[in-house]
Amino acid sequence: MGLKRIIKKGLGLGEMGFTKGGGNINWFPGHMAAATRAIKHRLKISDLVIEVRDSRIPLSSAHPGLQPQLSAKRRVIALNKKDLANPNILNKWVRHFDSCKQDCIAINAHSRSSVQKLLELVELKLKEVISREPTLLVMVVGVPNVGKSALINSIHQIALSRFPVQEKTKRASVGPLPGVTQDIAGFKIAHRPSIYVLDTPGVLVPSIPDIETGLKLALSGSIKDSVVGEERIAQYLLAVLNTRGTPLHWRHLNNRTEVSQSETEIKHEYNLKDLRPKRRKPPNASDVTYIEDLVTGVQRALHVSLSEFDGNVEDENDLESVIEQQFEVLQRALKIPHKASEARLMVSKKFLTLFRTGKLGPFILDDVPDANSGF
Ligand SMILES: Nc1nc2c(ncn2[C@@H]2O[C@H](COP(=O)(O)OP(=O)(O)O)[C@@H](O)[C@H]2O)c(=O)[nH]1
Ligand SMILES: [Mg+2]
Repeated sequence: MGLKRIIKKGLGLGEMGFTKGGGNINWFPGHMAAATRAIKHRLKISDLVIEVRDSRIPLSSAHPGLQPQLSAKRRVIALNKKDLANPNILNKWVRHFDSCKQDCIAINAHSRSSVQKLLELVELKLKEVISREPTLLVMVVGVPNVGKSALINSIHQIALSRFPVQEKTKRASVGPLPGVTQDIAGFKIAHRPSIYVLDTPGVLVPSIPDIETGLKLALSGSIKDSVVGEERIAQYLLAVLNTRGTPLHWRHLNNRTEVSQSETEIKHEYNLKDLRPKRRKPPNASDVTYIEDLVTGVQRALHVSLSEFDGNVEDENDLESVIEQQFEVLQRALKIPHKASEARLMVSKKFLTLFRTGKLGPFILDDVPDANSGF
């Protein structure tokens, strides 16, 4: 398949230091290895783990190295950022986890009602098994940027509204193991038994068994752009869009994307401000129009370039050449000055921002596995 080959050929990621056996990466900082040891320890004393994953990459955002420990635990997988994922495919993913007898729920960490549903599931899972323990601990883990902090913040808000006397600074002094006194801070979310959610998430080292997983993690923001390079990530995104034929569906678009109420509440790391021309004024209606026009322009340009292309996107050379053309039409659509010395990098950055903020539509990059192939 063209996509697979272009990933290997055109987008070789030598700097990422993949080893032949896969999985072993040499670029991650030593503190992350130490953090992994600390997580394993906290996992031991937790009664349930919420493994946060990115809904756009339900599989690639897992941490294969820690799966044995995680699956041995009472675990709920929270597929976060569901607002950025294609809802139909996300349903299939949820059904896939169900069929593997793995508890799973799609959430938006910024939405209180969504996080409340997750907590209901957590309480159900804990109470059906343990009702005599006085104190139960819940831990949140996940690779970078999947929304662990956002989730813990929402849990904190919910905890405060359920148990208002809870002081911010109060430590949940829990010593779940005899002889172990630990200063673990948590938010109380339930009583009888008392359930605490630890206030510090476990950050798992993103694990990169193959190049495409690395690109997906980079595209979703779990690996810093500088590790892979914006241009490569943008090339990969174009390769995915073209092989799926996505731009062909962008023909009948009307100019205005509807912005739902919940979408406007969402804060993005990849700030849409970056797309606008520099100015001091706060965003206003004309800024919104500016971005919508930009999106329409980008989608039109990609639609035209792909539908007029007479090559075969399954062929790696053809795919590369349509991507090269698209970089050029994108430069115009994104209003990047012709002579900008770093035009390609600017095109890549802006294009990635549009994708990451959901402006190009919802996506899921991982394919739902066949039944019985695990997770
Ligand atoms: N669209 C969307 N963005 C989210 C969601 N949850 C978190 N984010 C954003 O994702 C980025 C990373 O979130 P953060 O909580 O810092 O991730 P962490 O590294 O796992 O702690 C931030 O810009 C968040 O605002 C979500 O459900 N939907
Ligand atoms: Mg965080």
